[in-house]
Amino acid sequence: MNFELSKEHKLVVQTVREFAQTELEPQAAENDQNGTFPINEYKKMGEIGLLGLPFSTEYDGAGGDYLSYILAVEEISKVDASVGISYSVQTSLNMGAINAFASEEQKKKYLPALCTGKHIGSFGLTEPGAGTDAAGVRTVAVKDGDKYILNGQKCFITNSPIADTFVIFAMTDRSKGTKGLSAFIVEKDFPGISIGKIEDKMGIRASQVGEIVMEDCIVPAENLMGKEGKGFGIAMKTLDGGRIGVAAQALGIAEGAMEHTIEYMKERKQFGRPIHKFQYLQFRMADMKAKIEQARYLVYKAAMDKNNGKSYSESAAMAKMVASDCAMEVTTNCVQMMGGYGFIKEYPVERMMRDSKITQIYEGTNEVMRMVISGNMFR
Ligand code: COS
Repeated sequence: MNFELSKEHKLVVQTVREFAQTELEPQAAENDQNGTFPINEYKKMGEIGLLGLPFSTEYDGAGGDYLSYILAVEEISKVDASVGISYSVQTSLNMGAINAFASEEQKKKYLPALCTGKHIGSFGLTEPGAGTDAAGVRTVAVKDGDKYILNGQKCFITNSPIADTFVIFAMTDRSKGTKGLSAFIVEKDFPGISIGKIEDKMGIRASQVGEIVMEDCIVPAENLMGKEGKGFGIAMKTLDGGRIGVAAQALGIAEGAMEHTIEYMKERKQFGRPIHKFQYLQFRMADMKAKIEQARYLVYKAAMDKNNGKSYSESAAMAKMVASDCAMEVTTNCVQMMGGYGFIKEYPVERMMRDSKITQIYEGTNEVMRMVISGNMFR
């Protein structure tokens, strides 16, 4: 067992940290305030190989491993969790599904533009009536010769307002329940697809999240991904990988908030001394550090399970559950320890506290994570 990152992994961390601090951090607060997404900087992440980090060079990826990519999500999320989730949704969910389940032809057609940031990717599973109950999808796909006609609506879809390429889940046979769901690759210019309401959110306000509306949307039959009826398995397996991304995002948020709080505690004086000299605050910081380390090991372990071709459904669920709870607790503590300064927008910890909340909810609530973990225990 080796708890040290390799030289290559350390280089990824250093490179992404520099990128995040110079390109993303200076505008993170303003983008949060205005709900605007730093699309040029995001596309640069494709140009420097981050979006395609874990994919083969054959598809213009960087040929790295899953841990490298997870470290990159963590570093980005330390300064801007909105970019962190856009990145995770594109790489883990959209490209993750295409890379694992699409045909060679589909991969060659779609992955290079996504890896290099020319195209933005999105993943459409959730619907107004199908959140935790992912099999409750009502969007239908009806085969008509050499095409499918899709009708339905997706909601809360990250990246949808800015995406070029969607992975969309639709029922090809509703009578079969989970076995009637199928996955399609849908381009934004296919007839009949449009973006509905764009959400105004509590946190991760810079990420673009909206509805997808499909009205007689025409999708070539060759854009079916895998076989008809295999969509539920594709969605679940892909979400397992996505949950490691969300866990890394949460870990990054917690670390970012702790770093800012340490700096503040060195500067801020009360009763004639810097507040880090007070034992109660020191102990709170020690507890937070230990919780972050605990989350880190679970996140890296889940990434390594995926790297090593082991089953990672349970380790991903544990990583997401622990890291997201850690982010919520740490950021709430950081706001409290910084007092009034934690509550105002001059310091980023209030944003980080708002950003944390969603990590306990999306890509499977932490209650679903408990279902996955306990389901494995009693199988
Ligand atoms: N990987 C591969 N296959 C999986 C899987 C996984 N992680 N989880 C379930 N499956 C398969 C099962 O093996 C089963 O296949 P068979 O019917 O061939 O045996 C099938 O899917 C149905 O499994 P199960 O009965 O466990 O599904 P449920 O409907 O009970 O769903 C939960 C279980 C709640 C865990 C699932 O619906 C879930 O994860 N929901 C949350 C969805 C989510 O994350 N939504 C947010 C999306 S944000 S993009």
